[in-house]
Amino acid sequence: MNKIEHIGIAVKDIHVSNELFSKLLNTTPYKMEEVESEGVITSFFMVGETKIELLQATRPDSAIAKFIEKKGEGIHHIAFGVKNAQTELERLLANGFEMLNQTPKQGADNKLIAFAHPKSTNGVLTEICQEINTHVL
Ligand code: CMX
Repeated sequence: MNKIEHIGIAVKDIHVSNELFSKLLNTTPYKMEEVESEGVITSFFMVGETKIELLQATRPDSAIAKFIEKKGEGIHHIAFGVKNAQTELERLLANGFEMLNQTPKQGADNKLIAFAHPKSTNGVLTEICQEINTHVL
């Protein structure tokens, strides 16, 4: 793992929270993106080399809707940047972590992602993410 790529924060209303975080961080979101497969709409702020990802649920069975119902708004996950998500996923599995994905999947912000269950990581939902290289050489 090479850096904290982003911190995901579950919010009820992404437009209200975009305003709030714009004031807090003194910068505006550089993108908003809906990830249909995850049932979320996201926005991203750049803070130095790390991003803040706000997540709002788009349907009641989304992980974000369930999280907010149980715990309220707040930090939902920490994502670590990795060079190769498949290799890192295998390393985590070999070390006994409970992975929620058997292979990396497409996530927001042009990433291949996989999650470790918070029960196996001291209560912190942990994501690994690999930048998808879109440059064709
Ligand atoms: N952080 C810490 N603990 C969490 C959590 C989170 N984000 N989400 C759930 N939990 C806890 C619950 O509070 C519960 O704890 P208790 O048993 O002590 O009450 C436990 O985990 C529940 O686990 P579960 O029954 O296995 O599963 P849930 O239906 O609550 O789902 C999880 C939890 C992590 C398996 C599910 O949210 C998941 O698969 N997440 C990965 C995908 C995801 O989060 N997508 C949204 C983000 C996508 C993006 O970044 O683009």
